[in-house]
Amino acid sequence: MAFVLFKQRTKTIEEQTKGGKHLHETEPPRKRAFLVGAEVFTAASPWGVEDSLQELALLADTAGLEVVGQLSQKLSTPSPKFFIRPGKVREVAALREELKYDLLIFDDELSPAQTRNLEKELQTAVLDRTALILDIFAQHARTHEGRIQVELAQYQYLLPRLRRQWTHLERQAGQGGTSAGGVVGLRGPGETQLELDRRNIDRRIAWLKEQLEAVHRHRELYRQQRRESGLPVVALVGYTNAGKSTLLNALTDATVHVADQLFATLDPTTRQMTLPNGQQVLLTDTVGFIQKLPTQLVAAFHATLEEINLADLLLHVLDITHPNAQEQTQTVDETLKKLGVEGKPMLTVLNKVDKMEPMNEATVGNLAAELGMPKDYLAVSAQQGWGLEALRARIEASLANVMLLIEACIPYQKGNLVALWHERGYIEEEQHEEEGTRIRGRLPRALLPQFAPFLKQ
Ligand SMILES: Nc1nc2c(ncn2[C@@H]2O[C@H](COP(=O)(O)OP(=O)(O)OP(=O)(O)O)[C@@H](O)[C@H]2O)c(=O)[nH]1
Ligand SMILES: [Mg+2]
Repeated sequence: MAFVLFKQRTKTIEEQTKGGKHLHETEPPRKRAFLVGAEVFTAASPWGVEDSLQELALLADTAGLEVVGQLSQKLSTPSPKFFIRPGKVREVAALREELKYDLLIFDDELSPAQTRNLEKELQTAVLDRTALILDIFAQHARTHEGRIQVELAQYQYLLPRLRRQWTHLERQAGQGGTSAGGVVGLRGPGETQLELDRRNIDRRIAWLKEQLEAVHRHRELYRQQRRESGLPVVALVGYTNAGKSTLLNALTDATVHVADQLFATLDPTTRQMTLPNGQQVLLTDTVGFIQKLPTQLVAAFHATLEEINLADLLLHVLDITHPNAQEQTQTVDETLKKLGVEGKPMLTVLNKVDKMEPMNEATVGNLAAELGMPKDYLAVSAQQGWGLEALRARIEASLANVMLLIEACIPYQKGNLVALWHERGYIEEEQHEEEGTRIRGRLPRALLPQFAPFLKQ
């Protein structure tokens, strides 16, 4: 069986207004998933295979699947044919009767050939972590931009797989596609896409890219307005489920969706926040990170992730009570490095301290030290509203450190400096005078040397 697309879960208005309980009762039984992990010696990941599989189980649950079992294998390198060794494949096959699984989910990205070989050998649908994450993103994207980004990522993931399985998929489409019994795969593009030919998919990708560009032009305008507003931007970053949205809601008047789920919020939300000195800043909540974040998603969510690049200060929100807090921190650091935002000013916010026992400064301090956290961390409970005043004060102090209020008169032949100020700083006042452009505003401290010759006292 080739991997099959999830039928898009659409609810009628009537269904949507009914209570969750009723909906639950009328939903079909959940598909049964069996998880397969591998400990690959050559992979330099801090994550152990058991922890990674536990996270995969949460992802499967978020996607609406029931996990019925799992196994893992130690490998020096993955096998090109099945990823795992043939003996393990037989072990998985032998469990079928007992566990009655409907699909297998691999914790690592499989090549199109590996997926095809496994499906042929085991006669069951095979998915990988990437497809599962794409599926969750498709379920959770709310905005036009978010949906386009996910659909693009899905097609980019699908295309190499469709190419090789074309005749098979055509046959399947001819039989009526996935229908209600469709197994997991990619929710979003929908089953009708199976009937499109490859050229149509290429065309769809081109169209999605065009759409995305239009949205980005709009976003750029909005960003420009924001820059002109002169307000510093603080971005919340962190592992998925760390409590970023809860913190945004607690610090501002936002009402962003919060859930004990992976990737509950994908679309960026920005709200104004007041610091103790009365200064206004913008606080942005963005998509969370996860280990093995699919490359297609990083590329497609480039614009969303760019919010992080444009921020003046990052707040790294970490669930200090999570058993994998250390691995999560490493993943966040690596992801920030990949996004090219290494070295940006960052405050570490240890969240959910209300769950610690006993909850006091010493226990938090010991755990923070054990996990190798920076000494100047802030401990908070976004949910209980603890530690938020101290956090606001620290944001204020950090911003004062990174942005300086200055006045300069820049000669007209140095127009590039004026452009740089517009791009990286905030302008409060700009006047054209005889000797040059006089500007009063804020600039990142790091840029100060370039402006030093033109500063006014
Ligand atoms: N006990 C406790 N739970 C918290 C705290 N902050 C957040 N949570 C819970 O943690 C879960 C995740 O919170 P979110 O704010 O949705 O996390 P997020 O980082 O935005 O997650 P994604 O959007 O999924 O990446 C929710 O169930 C929250 O209620 C806290 O301070 N204490
Ligand atoms: Mg969130």
